[in-house]
Amino acid sequence: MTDSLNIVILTGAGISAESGIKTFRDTGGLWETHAIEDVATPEAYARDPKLVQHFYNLRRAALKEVEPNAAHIALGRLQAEHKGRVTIVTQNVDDLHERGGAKDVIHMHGELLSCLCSACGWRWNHSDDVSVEDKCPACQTVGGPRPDIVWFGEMPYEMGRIEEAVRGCDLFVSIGTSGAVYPAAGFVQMARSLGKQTLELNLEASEGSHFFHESRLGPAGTLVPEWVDEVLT
Ligand code: BV8
Repeated sequence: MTDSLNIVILTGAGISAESGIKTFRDTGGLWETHAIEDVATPEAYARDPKLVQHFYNLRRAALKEVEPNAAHIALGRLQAEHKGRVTIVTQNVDDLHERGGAKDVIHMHGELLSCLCSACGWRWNHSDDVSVEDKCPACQTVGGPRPDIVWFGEMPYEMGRIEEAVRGCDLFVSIGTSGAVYPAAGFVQMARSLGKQTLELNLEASEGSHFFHESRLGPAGTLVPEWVDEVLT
């Protein structure tokens, strides 16, 4: 029966933890050294663009040092081999899903390797540092380029496409997220209200665990390949 299920997978920082990318809310997580309001809001960027650019420059540079882990690779295999549709929606801004073989990943909170012009809205791939002296390649505005990241208070990307995918799925799976940030944390409730099967794979119980039919606790690098084997055999 599972061989043609349409599956929507929501991932969070936990799926990249075993690749060495810090999560947000675990001990030693990013928010312990940087208060959210200091670096991940439009107000913070207006107040201190150099600090915010530096915070994202560090994280963009760190991408070059890390590799996708077994969980990213297993999801790439699932997309390639499963007969039903597999839609990956990630809250992560790293490129490890793509480097693990996944296609058409929906980055609802943006991407470190993309740049956005706050003056004209132009978007382009960018893997180096961004500085407040940079000019937008489209409108030439100095200081236009900003991280293409959805900050708190900004509307996440592709919400219509995500909702359509949840409506059309049979199974909603959440991997490596604390369920602390909305609207992503609300997707499981949408899935439940539509009568979908729901599964959580997470290191520990999350704020939304009680919404899932099944919750498996453990590292994604172990749980995700095991689950993908189950679905594919
Ligand atoms: C918006 C980019 C409105 C930055 C991020 C109700 C409805 C709607 C909004 C709200 C609401 N209530 C409050 C809000 C506002 C706010 C919000 O949710 N605040 C929270 C703090 C209460 N939401 C917003 O502002 C959103 N925008 O609502 O806009 C709007 C409407 C109209 C018009 C305009 C606007 C925008 C939210 C996006 C913010 N940006 N990221 C950046 O990356 O630098 S969110 C940030 O947290 C991260 O991106 C991350 O994606 C996200 C969630 O964190 P997780 O990924 O879950 O990571 P976390 O560390 O929390 O947890 C890791 C988990 O992994 C843990 O559970 C751990 O146990 C597990 N784990 C660890 N290791 C492993 C593991 N699991 C498996 N294996 C392991 N090895």
